[in-house]
Amino acid sequence: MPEPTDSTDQPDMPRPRYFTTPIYYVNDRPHIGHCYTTLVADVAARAARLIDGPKADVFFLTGTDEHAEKVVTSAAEHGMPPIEWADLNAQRFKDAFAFMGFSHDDFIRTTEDRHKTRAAALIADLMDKGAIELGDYEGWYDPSQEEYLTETVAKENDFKSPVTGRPLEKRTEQNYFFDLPAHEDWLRAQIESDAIRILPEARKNEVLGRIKQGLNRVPVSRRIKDDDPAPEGWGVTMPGDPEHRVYVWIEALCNYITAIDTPERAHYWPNSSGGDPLQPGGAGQSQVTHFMAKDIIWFHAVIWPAMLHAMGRPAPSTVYAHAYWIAEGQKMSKSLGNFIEIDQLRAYADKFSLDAVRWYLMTQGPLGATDSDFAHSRFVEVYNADLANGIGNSTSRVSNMIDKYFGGRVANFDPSVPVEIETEHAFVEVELTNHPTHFAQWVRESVEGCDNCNLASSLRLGITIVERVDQFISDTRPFSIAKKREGDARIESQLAMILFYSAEMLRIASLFLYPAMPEKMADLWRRWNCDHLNDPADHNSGFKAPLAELAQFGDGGYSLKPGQKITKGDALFMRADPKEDPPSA
Ligand code: ME8
Repeated sequence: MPEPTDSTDQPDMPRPRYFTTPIYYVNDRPHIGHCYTTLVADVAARAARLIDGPKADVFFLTGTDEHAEKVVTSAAEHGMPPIEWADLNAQRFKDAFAFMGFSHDDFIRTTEDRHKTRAAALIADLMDKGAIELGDYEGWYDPSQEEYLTETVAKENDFKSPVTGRPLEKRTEQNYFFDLPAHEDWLRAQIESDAIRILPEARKNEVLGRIKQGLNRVPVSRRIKDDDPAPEGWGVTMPGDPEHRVYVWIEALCNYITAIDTPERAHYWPNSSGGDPLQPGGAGQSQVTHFMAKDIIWFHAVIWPAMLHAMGRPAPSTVYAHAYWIAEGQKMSKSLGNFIEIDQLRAYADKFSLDAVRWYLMTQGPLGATDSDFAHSRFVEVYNADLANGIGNSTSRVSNMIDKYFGGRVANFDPSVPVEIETEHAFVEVELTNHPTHFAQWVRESVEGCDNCNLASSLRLGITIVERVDQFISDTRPFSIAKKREGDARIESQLAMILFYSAEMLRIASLFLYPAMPEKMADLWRRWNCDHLNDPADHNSGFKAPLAELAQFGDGGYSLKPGQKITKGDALFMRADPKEDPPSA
């Protein structure tokens, strides 16, 4: 791997951040679960680019895992060679991710040469270091998940797969093994001290509990059978032993390194020299966050860090495992045929907008430790409350008043004239004098939320601000003051100030909402002539300043300015009728 560039030499540079999703099996087409994890990573990546501004150094990777046995089996069922079936499904994933508006920097497929050659080199490195050896193995194999389980876990689950409930198989193999038990103490120390942060907290405790039950050697290879269903050259052969193929999980985990093994990208993996890269904030090194669901946390929080440790490389900083989308209380599965399909998400996006779908998934989804049901009635409720009656209505209302009372331009006001509203005098004074502290605090909360992957609460800050604006408007009643302003400069100035204050609050709210709703917020910025993006027509064009600067209230930098044109237009989100049937795919 090339030497990473040392970002510690440039103290004003934000630290590099690397976000990954699992690479998904291409035995079938994608569904809501795959889109969800990738959306979570997209929101995290967009939030990081916004927080860090034009110097942001973010890399967001997703992709597909193609050498699994189940890909070969399902290809045969469809009468296709595995690579054709993989090509077709990988394309379906790419199309789904394009539809969802994801901003990944790369999409890796494990059948690509760049992955296969580098994965083989990583395995060879582990062999050279004595971390992988040949041995006999007898164990409980879960064919539906392609993994071996310990005797204890197999027993606990009545010799059925803890994930799919299908029967386990007793298998004996001569394999190469990775010596996982050698890393037990190190792993426990890293996880307990949060050097490797496992989030949410409940997942950390589960992982530590399972480590305490004892670690087994991990099979790294499979002997290639004479009647092997996979074609020749499928997968990665064991370095130095062409009779064995690298076990799909071990090979797949390597993608997080193989994708960034170029001189420009190498710094996205923290290097092992200089500072303590395992400590948050240590040595300005890259922060690596792996996102996934709880089904595959063991591989990411235990096996993968141990492999890296054996290679002498730093471990990922954060392993975030969310819960599941379920349908009527049951896990979605192929056998139950109860997946929320991409076409269904498309139907929702056609009716309510893509950003509304992203918003619903992000704020109502299983980001924490609890599973979530996709429910149409809840979708409409949240859509109306947060979007149509929330940010949508508030921005229309304020644009319309600016249009009506000030010809569609932010009006000048005399800041020395206090806003004196008869009914709510005290509230207004407090709000107007305290706003700079509020915004600095919200920016801090948002940054903290993103660091802890509390993305839903960071996004909700945007709605909290919208609610404050609504309250402020109903307290100050600009529509009534407007009736009395004729020939009264003092009232005129108050009206201008109330509308400036409301619009400026909404501008800042839109920044917090942006990571989930990039298109709608970029649309608002175009209408309001806000110059947050380098190219206002392209919501992917990068921010002109870090969030803390963009979110400065009324400072004349990126804030709204007197004379700025505010174009009123169609509502950002049309109200939905809860009595209407769900959109059908
Ligand atoms: O495990 N709810 O691939 P996979 C939420 N190739 N997320 C879900 C979900 C649901 N109901 N169903 C799936 C693999 N997911 C391996 C990974 S990584 C080196 C190799 C998401 O296609 C979630 O992210 O089975 C879960 O972890 C992943 O899809 C499993 O994808």
